[in-house]
Amino acid sequence: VQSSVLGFPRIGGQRELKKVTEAYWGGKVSVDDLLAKGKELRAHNWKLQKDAGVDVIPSNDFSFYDQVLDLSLLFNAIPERYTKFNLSPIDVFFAMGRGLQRKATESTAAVDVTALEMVKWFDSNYHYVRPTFSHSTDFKLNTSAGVKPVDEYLEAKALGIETRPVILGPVSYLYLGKADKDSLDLEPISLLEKVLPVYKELLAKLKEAGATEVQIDEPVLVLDLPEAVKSKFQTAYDALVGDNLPQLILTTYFGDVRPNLDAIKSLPVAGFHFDFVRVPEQADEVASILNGKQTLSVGIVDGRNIWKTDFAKATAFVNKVADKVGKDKVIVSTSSSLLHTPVDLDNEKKLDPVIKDWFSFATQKVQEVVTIAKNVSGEDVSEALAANAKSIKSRQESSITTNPKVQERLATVNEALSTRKAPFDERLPAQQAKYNLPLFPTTTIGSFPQTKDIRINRNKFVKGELTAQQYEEFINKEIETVVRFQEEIGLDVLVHGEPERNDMVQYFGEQLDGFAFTTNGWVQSYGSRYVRPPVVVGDVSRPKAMTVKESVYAQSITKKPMKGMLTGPVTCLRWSFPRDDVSQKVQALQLGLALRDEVQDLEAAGITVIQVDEPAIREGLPLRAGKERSDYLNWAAQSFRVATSGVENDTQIHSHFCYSDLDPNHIKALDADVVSIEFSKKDDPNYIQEFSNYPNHIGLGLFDIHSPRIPSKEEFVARIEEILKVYPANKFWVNPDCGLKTRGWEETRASLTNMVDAAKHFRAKN
Ligand code: THG
Ligand code: ZN
Repeated sequence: VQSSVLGFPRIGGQRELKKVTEAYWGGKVSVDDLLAKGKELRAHNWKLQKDAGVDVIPSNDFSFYDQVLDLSLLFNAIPERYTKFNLSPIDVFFAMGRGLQRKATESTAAVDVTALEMVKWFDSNYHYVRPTFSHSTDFKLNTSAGVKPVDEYLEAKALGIETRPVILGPVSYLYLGKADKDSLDLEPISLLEKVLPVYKELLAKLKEAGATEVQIDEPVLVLDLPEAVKSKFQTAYDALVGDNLPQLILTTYFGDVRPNLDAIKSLPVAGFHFDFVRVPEQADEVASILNGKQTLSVGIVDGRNIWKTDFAKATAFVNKVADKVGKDKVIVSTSSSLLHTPVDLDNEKKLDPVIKDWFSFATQKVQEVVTIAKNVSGEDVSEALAANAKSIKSRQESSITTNPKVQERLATVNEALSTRKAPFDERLPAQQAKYNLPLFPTTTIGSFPQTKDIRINRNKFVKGELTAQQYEEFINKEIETVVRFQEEIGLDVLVHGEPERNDMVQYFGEQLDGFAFTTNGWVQSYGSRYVRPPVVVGDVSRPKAMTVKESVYAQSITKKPMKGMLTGPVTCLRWSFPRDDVSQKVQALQLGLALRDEVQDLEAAGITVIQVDEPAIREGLPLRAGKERSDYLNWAAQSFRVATSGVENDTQIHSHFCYSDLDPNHIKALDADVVSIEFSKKDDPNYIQEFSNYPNHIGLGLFDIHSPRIPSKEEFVARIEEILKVYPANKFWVNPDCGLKTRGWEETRASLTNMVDAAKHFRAKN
């Protein structure tokens, strides 16, 4: 029985990819340096897998930004606004990913272009760059930067390593895309006929280079698909067979394919891959579509979490599948790409060894796949099995994971504990009386630029080179700078800027009991931005106040209202690696209770505008409609309300959401007084319309904080005018899309000043 890996993290064990790409953007290294580093990372990852004994090793899982964006460049799905500046192919690629604003020089013209939309990759914390099509999209193989899948296949071959290229399939590629603003009537899936010949050409080139098999990903098969899309699989894959083409392994992950089995059961592919970590129950049904010759890749090592695989259980599962389809047809695999897991557990030097023994990162998971495959094949892996059984048992029997007090308190959660004292209509006048804010109140989402200076001082503090008092003085100075700046440009509801925080989730994880955290467990979030998800290892509680000190200091130096800033229970959970031994509902409610205490401590300390961010609430929504989804919506909203409902009527609860298409009904259930949502890239007028019925107050984000681009006051005015055509002025807040931590001060100052000036323009008019 063979082993396979669907994709390996490309960031490097020491974030080498981030360092080199950011150096390239900053003009510090050449394009050749950039490309050389990419090559080095790929070689390292292939060798690592080869040495571990993996039979089927992926290629084209590397990307300098995003693998979906790679495909858009290769297929020439490049909106005209990116091609008119004469940029090099890689700069076009980065401009599509992150936007580009560059002043004219003697030899080059000025460049000013925003990024394409970035959206969550299914229910993960990875973001892809949404393919954006128009009537004039001219699909063809754009070889200006080579033919990446072929080049990387050959690169591995030159190292003596045979690989299986990974490509996102045509139906998913189109369905995950959208129409550009000049072509809103365009249904992306209608472009299938145009894109198929390009797929065919690419596949032929791969075959010519020697690739006999290609992993073709169709993850949209785990979604509820319209009939019109389902029927396209047959069309697409019928077109992609031929003697001059490699065999295809149709690959799905993150969910249940059963409702779409009809669409794929007759496809002329050489095999299928399914995620049996997420949905083991689908095994029998999906196995029954095999035609006797097709292989079945069994995703049994979790690509989305860090817990050690239970070898005994996994082996039994694979054996059961093998009984049904034949041992010679089975391949042991990761459930999805390992992109979503940190690179190497060996880089963790500070983890409690007891807990560390329960974990497995990408490098370890590669080994797991191999060991399980050997075990199924009947090879002797008894030593590995014994060690694994010991780790699994240690976790099951550990007392670290349970806290009876937390469990007792959880049993007290009921409707009363999750409902505010009065409905919004009654809270609103109390809040208006207290804060007396102008029309079009302005605010920001929370974070201000995380400067080099901040990072340096935080590192010094972590290393013990600064005393707690020195560090606090430094932080207070930063807070003061941010407060004075906001006063100076005339913002209405201030924030303290969060200089004391690394990542919004990591920061809370580090302060809560029941969490473990890593020193080097980075996972790519988007482009060159990575996160270090903490791990929920046991029952969660708050030993002491987490944010009160900084918020109180910030409020003490200004008369304007200071917003307290917390990360909500669902987001804390979603952006951590959750436990797999209790339900997510239990984990979210425990977090809700811990945050409830923090909210009440803030209120008692005089911080009475409190924002509890839930950007991850949408991505947690189960991918398919049904009971699981309505259950999720209930407990997700309830855990937010557990956190926020213990306050007085005149305490104003804010919340914030970003990077997904939201449903106003889901947000309504949180009963926050004010919500801010990422909005600047939403061009669909229906989406604005949907929000016009939202009952409470709302800030529709006015500029993209992922881009260094500075919108002018006129641009803000035009955008607000557009929104006010459908949206009531008296409910409207003025704010950016999201926090500003990744921006520089210069852009931040300029953008926010223009934004506030635009708000003043409308105040004068109303
Ligand atoms: N935290 C976590 N997940 C997230 C976000 C977050 N997912 C969605 C969205 N926000 C993604 N955005 C970002 C924005 C910035 C960074 C990461 C994800 C970021 N990372 C630093 C970097 O890579 O340089 C490292 C952060 C650190 O020092 O800890 O800036 O905000 N969990
Ligand atoms: Zn945000």
